[in-house]
Amino acid sequence: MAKRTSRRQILKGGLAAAGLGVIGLPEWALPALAQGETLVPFTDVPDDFGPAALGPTRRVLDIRTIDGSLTDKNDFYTIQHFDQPEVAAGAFRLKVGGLVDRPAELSLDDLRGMDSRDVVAGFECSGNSPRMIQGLASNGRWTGVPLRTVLDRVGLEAKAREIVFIGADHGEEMVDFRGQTHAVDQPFARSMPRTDAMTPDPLLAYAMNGEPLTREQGFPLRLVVPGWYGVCNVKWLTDIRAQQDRFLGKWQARWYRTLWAEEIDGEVSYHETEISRLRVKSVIARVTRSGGRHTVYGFVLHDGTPLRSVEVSVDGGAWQPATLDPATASETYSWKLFRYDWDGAAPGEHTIVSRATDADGMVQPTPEELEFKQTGLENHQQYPRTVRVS
Ligand SMILES: Nc1nc2c(c(=O)[nH]1)N[C@H]1C(S)=C(S)[C@@H](COP(=O)(O)O)O[C@H]1N2
Ligand SMILES: [Mo]
Repeated sequence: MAKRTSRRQILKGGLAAAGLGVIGLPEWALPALAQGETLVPFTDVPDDFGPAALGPTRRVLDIRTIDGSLTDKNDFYTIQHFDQPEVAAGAFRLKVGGLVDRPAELSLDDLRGMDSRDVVAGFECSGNSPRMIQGLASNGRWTGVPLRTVLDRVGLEAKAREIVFIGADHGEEMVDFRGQTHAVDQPFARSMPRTDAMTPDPLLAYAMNGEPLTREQGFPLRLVVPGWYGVCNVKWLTDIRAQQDRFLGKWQARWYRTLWAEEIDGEVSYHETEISRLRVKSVIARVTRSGGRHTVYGFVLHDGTPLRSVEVSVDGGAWQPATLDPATASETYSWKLFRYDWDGAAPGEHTIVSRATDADGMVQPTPEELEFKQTGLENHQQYPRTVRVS
């Protein structure tokens, strides 16, 4: 369990108290189509969309096919920047060094022998977008050793402030310095502040959904930071290094950042941030029809802050409350599946959109509210979809 929060606590504390309906049908979560049930087609799916749209080593999840809370390993979306290294399990060692008292090299057996933990965590690539019908997102049950256990074991020195995670994959990168570029070989690497790394949640994961990681998911070991964007979950993890200074590698400081714009008193001001915690986002994934009844299904991704509401609006009408699937709602970092019973759907084309709000009052923004955002990551704006009802 990601946090020691029981479903009852969540119901009491977050959802129910705030009026977000949670229903208790046993087979709730986006069941495979029942007899007599048909799909209502989306009319906004790009012609070139498909599971192989990104090439042979990347994979997009067709969110219309989501049929349960966990994503199958063969459907889980896949992204990486270099190749997919083949790491031999027997020879594998996780090296933990830098500003630590007792540097360590841990084999897979060493890690499997330590106390493990399960965390259901859903995440998306920060480059997820309508072009991919938001399919650079998935949800898994991860098993591994809490990062904190390993950091405690090696003992962080007092001056260690940044923890760097390094993958086995690498390639030549151009590093720009004041107009001059230097071509150097670099691994994929990301970092976290010590304070985030030492929270109970980040996991050194060796399994997903009860099975060893597949090669494309980072076999044999990856970092999973529940509630953070996909890029933080370093695959093929081989090195952890503690250091005093900020880590400024390409994938941390340059390639993954957002240039935001805010309009204050008619003046637009800009600021840049790095990619870390998931911004609350909901997506409509499927619409079904059974007899005369229409149902809208979707999912929410967020940083683990309890949700206050998920709502659906049809053809620009008032926001109507959607219902959360209790199984996913009880897991802090899982994606949350929702449904909305769409009464009175008339034949013709319709625009439907969803909106999620968390308990801190973060409301999923409209596309207009992000109009001045200059970069294409963290596309968490509302995602209107068009469907044809016959
Ligand atoms: N070693 C390594 N880890 C990586 C990457 C990478 O290129 N190399 N890509 C990151 C990005 S951008 C994403 S979105 C996620 C995707 O994880 P998945 O392929 O398991 O869905 O992996 C992250 N971890
Ligand atoms: Mo990503």
